[in-house]
Amino acid sequence: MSDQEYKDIANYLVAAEVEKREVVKVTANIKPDLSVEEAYLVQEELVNLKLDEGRRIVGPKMGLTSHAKMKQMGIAEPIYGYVFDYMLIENGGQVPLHELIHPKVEAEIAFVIGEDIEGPAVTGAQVLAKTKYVLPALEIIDSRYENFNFTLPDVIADNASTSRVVFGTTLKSPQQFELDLVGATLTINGEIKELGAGAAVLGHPAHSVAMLANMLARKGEKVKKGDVILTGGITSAVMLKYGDVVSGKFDGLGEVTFTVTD
Ligand code: 0L1
Ligand code: MG
Repeated sequence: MSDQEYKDIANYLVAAEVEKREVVKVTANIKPDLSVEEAYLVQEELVNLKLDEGRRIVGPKMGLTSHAKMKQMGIAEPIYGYVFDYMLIENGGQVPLHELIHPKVEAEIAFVIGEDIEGPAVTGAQVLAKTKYVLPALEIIDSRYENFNFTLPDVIADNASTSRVVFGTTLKSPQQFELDLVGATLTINGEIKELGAGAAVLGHPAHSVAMLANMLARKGEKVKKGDVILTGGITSAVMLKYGDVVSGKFDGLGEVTFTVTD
């Protein structure tokens, strides 16, 4: 693929996000044989477009981290994307539907990185030693594709469906917890819709950050001090609608809430 082709696909996806409209997946007709490697190069163009607009990266995120999701997609490793500053919603804040396409929410544990972590061969124990804090989060994913219908390269190119994030306000040391055993519930309008434990994320959320560091190492990059990293859904993602009051409760880590407005 030429540099221009990568840029054209990135622009196609950014336009869909900005104009809040679904588009046909890239592999449907623009580039049917888009590979995973090419998809990450499209994602890189998309990230650069946002950086050129003055947006700031909060940190990378991991997606498709549950064994169930990986099996469903027929993949052996998760994917990553990037969270930007304009995607942040304060805890207890509002998520306006008119800014989004067809959002879904999932409960996640986030890591605040205290020291650079450079792969390959990073382990979960090394990640925990270099993590300053952990905190609860609700991620709002909003695939730019019609009906969330995509192949693996499509979703990688689309920045792993990243759209909005609500971080909790309490920072805890990772040493205080067995993060694989931390339970989380996702409640909407007072009804528990989904629940799970940290182990749903590759056995332990620290494994997710280790895998991210090892994946980034393939292109000479690393997890950086100061990155705030979403490790992947503990729960399945639930579709949002106007008026929803959403709460994620995480054992020992606290609660994260938001309301869906029009
Ligand atoms: O954060 C995630 O796990 C999202 C990955 C993309 C899959 C989706 O949009 O459902
Ligand atoms: Mg996620």
